[in-house]
Amino acid sequence: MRKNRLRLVGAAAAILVATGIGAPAQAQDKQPTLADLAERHGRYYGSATDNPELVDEPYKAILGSEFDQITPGNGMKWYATEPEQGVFDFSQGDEIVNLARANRQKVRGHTLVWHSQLPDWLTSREWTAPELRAVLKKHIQTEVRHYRGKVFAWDVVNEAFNEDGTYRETIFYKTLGPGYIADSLRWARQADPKVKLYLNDYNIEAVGPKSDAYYTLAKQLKAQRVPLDGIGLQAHLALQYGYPTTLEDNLRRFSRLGLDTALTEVDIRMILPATEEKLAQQADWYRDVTEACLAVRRCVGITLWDYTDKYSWIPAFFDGEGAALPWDEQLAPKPAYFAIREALRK
Ligand code: 9MR
Repeated sequence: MRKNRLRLVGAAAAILVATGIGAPAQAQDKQPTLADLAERHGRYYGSATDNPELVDEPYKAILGSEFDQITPGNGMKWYATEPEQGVFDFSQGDEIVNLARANRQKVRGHTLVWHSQLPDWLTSREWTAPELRAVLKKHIQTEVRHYRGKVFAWDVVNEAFNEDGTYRETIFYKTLGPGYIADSLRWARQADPKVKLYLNDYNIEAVGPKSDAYYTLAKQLKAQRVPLDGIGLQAHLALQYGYPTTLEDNLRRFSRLGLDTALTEVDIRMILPATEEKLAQQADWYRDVTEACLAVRRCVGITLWDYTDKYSWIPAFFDGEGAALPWDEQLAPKPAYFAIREALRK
């Protein structure tokens, strides 16, 4: 550990070493957590979590100790927060925020505008453009105001593009046109001048038509002075589809636009059964993903889409696939966990 510390350069490292000297002996003997290791690079290392899981004490213990950032997997989505029009319920999101506060973790807000997990009252009728604009504005601003000072970033619009880079034909796009994205960002900014505002999507890790669409949009938004701070790359990867080798270049091109990036929902699934070979390959990918983020200064942090296979969304969505996370179903660390540590120790 000391050797690694010495390898670090700069003022931040000096401060870490200095505070280490003053810390109690016990704390020094303890293995640094993923969060500790990430912090040395000025990054966070986080996990998604979900309200039903919070009764699982062993699960909660690792969630609270290993990570310095959490994201609610579902609790801040529209169906949960505005179940009836104009009637807001922040109880699930608040539970996550309170947990984070108890563990001194940061929270990413997820998500304000998305075509999925919308309440029935919103999807079961037709809206005129002025009606839907008002509904959208109120939803965004009420939620952002509620969590002002409690979340450091928002996924304002989630999954706005198709694989070929065309706009996804969501209720918002169809009724309001592509301008709903800029409007959503502006409304969010009005409600919280400080929070970081992100667009977030999957399959945009590599350079390609979908990430190009974000690049083009981000450039336009910047030129129009629309408040946009970052791009969230979900990074739901799958061994059978190959590694996104242009990830680092892709992160870098967004940096050059003056944007932060974050890996927001990382998991690396495989076709089951999970063999030793596949778990080793998965570990390599986790290492590579971590190194890619560390290589680009404005990649601010990494969030796993929950940390254990016990609570992964994968088996329910992809038949015969799973084992996507660095901890197994018994909450034991897998090779991927040690590979992440190695990458963060460099
Ligand atoms: O983890 C979430 C899972 O519990 C939900 O059932 C699912 C519904 O679509 O959403 C999951 O989270 C998604 C996230 O909000 C956006 N990116 C894709 C994630 C996986 O579906």
